[in-house]
Amino acid sequence: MSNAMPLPLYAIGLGSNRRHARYGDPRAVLLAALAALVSDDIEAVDASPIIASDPLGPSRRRYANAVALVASQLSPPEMLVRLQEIEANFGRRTGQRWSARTLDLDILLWSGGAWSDASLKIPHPAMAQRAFVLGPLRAIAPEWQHPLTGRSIRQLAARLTRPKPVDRGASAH
Ligand code: A4P
Ligand code: MG
Repeated sequence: MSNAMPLPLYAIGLGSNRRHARYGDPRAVLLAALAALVSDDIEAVDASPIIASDPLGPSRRRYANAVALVASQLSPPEMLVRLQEIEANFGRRTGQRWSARTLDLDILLWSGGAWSDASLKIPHPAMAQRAFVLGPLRAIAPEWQHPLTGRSIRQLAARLTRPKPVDRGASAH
C-alpha cells in the first residue's frame, strides 16, 4: 500500500558490561543484540556507532553503549516485553539493580510521544542526563524532540557537555 501510514519509530538504548560466553566482549554482545532486535514486526532503521563509556553507578566495569532506531507497530508495553525476552536470551541476571549485566535494553523514545504506567516510562526518565545515551542518539537522530521538554537531542547533548557556569558561592549546597 503506497499511502500506508509510516510505522511508529522507537529509539532503543543498548548497554553491556559483561562478556557473553558465545558472543564475546560487550561490543560483540551489542552487535549480536542489534541483529536480535530485528524480526517480523521490528524493522531496523539505523544504528549508532558503539561507544565505550565509564560506568555510572556501582559496577566498575566499562560499558559498551549504542542506540538503535527501529520501526514497529508494537505498542510500548509489547515492545518492552520483547526487549525483556531478548535480554533474557542473552542471559541477563535480574534482581540486582545496576549490577553488571550482559545486556540492558531500554526504550528511550517513541514517535507516539510520552507513555507512563507502573512498569514503563517513555521518554526514559534518565536519558537527558546520560552522555552514553545522548552521544549515540545524536549520531542518528539529532533533531528528534524530547516530548516533555521540546528540546532536540542535539540541544540536550550540548547542554550536557557545556561547561557549567562558575559557582559564585551564592548557594550553599
Ligand atoms: N522501565 C521503565 N521505563 C522503562 C523504559 N523506558 N525502558 C522499567 C525499559 N525499561 C523501563 O529496568 C527496571 C524496570 O524499568 C523494568 O522492569 C521496566 O519495567 P531493568 O533494566 O530491569 O533494571 P536496571 O536497568 O538495572 O535499572 P534501571 O533503573 O533501568 O537502570 P538503567 O537506567 O537502565 O541503568 N553506565 C554506563 N556507562 N552505561 C550504561 O548503559 N546502565 C545502567 C543501568 C547503569 N550504568 C550505566 C549503564
Ligand atoms: Mg534498564
